[in-house]
Amino acid sequence: MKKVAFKMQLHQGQVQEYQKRHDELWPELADLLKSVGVEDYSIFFDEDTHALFGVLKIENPDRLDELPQHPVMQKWWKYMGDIMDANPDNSPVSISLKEVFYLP
Ligand code: RM4
Repeated sequence: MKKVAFKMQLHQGQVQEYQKRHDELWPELADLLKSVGVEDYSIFFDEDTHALFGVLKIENPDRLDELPQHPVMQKWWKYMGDIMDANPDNSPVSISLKEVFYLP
């Protein structure tokens, strides 16, 4: 099992809306994420910088490459694109983070 970590950027004043949308996460999106093997997925929020820090576990991280083409993922990213930094295709601007410490 691999651990994948990344950061995204929330717009100012949007944490309540971001939380609400994720509290109401579409079941079809949860199913999609699980179908490629995503497990134990958390997103943390940094109040100082409005950075979002995502961390998830997955057996084969290459399977994350299946997500951008999927209509449910595209619809979600379009929905989220008004409150976070997004690319022209609506996917979130996502910066991979390097693991520098691990305690099993
Ligand atoms: C985030 C972002 C990520 C997605 C999660 C569920 O706001 O859109 O790409 O994996 O939601």
